[in-house]
Amino acid sequence: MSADPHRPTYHFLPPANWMNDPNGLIQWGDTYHLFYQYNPDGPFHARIHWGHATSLDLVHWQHEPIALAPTPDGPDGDGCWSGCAVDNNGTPTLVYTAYRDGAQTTCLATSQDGLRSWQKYPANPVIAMPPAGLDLLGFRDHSVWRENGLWQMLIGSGLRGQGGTALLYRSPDLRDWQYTGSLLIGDLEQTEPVWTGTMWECPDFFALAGRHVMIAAAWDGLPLYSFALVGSYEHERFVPDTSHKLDHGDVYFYAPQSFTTRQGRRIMFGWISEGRSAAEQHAAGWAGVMSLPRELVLNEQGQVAMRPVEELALLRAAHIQRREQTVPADGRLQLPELRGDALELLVELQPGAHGGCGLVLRCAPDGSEETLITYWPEIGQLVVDRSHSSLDSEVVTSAHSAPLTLKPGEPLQLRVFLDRSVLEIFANDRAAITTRIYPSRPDSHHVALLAHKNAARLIALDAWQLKSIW
Ligand code: DQQ
Repeated sequence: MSADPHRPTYHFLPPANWMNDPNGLIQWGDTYHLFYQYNPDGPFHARIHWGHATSLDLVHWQHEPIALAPTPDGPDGDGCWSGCAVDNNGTPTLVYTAYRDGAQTTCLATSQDGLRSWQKYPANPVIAMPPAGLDLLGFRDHSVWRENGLWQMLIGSGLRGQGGTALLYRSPDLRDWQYTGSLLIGDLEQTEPVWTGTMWECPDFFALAGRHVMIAAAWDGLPLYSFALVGSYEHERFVPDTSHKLDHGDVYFYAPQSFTTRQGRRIMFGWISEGRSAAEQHAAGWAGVMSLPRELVLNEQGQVAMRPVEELALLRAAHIQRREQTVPADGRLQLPELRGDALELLVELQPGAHGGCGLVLRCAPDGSEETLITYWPEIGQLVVDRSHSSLDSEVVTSAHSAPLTLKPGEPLQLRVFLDRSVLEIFANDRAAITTRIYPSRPDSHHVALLAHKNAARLIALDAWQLKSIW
């Protein structure tokens, strides 16, 4: 598979087959643990296991034995779905969704050998049924934390006809759970600033910079996108005052989960799904990639911003830089010294008075393939145009756009990670777009800057070839 031109080299993914959500993120001692939804039997979603990997720096990963597999007669006979990990007084404990015959229940597993092998709790499931009397869509995915000497847990769900919800439970011991109500109920009628879907998958709830944040994956019969709510939390109720999409790549940054490091940083991973046909995924033998780790902060707008962690600098190899150049009006500034498909770019561009400016990646020499990242001041959007990303007609080519309005005099600041078919874009601490592109030509490796209507000024460009993590 290392010869596969679309397979990322510095993003985590399993040795083969299917991966989706990050699960059970935890730092234990010095070691970071990443579990993930995994099908060891093929590059498609079925009979989900928990894969497992460890790292000392969040960047380089080592594969570990499968942590959880379905028990044929158990409540997880059809799959071990998403959940989290907690430190229960020194005992590492996984709280996960067991799936069988359409039923979703809550199960536990613990480890006695330092998170290597896992034993399921004999009396699983610990929650066998959703609360009575509610007309629910789904009952899965767990966020567990300690509060006033008790465990609190959220389970993702939706109230039919009302909106997505996160059901709140309380327990003294992770085994006996009492339902205490909805932490919050979404409103199906409310579409601005973000519609939160009919059901919430993978709710994640935590304190950040003196506020509280809930992140969840909006679902409406199928995955839509992840959103963030920021607000205050008191007496087991959460009152958000800010809501927004987390990543405007939508389904390409789905079901994210975060955890707090020993230093107190809040780090998030998300599932980067595929944008090509099932037949192509089958032929490739793998599907699904983990995002780069992103540190969460609250930005000037009071929204949740994601910053790729500083440890990623470990990957930097050959460096090029440019300072103070002009990107010609309706033209391009070519960067012949920078070619590749595993790059990090830091670009600071001052747009002209009118027209867009940005970056072109993975260009073929004759322009038959290219991916454009353009800031359009007139419409206040950062747009990723994939319409010419690939000559392969089987891949998804729709555009992405994120709201972005630069303040007077504020330059466009792009931080871009390109890893073969994966593109992660961060702009000005307030816009993120993650997506997939599948250029078909081996020479689609060129990079340029572009400007429309008026010339733009390149203030600074720093770019690195990035090393493989394996
Ligand atoms: N993926 C898991 C579910 C979760 C969904 C199943 C989100 O637990 O709701 O693989 O992608």
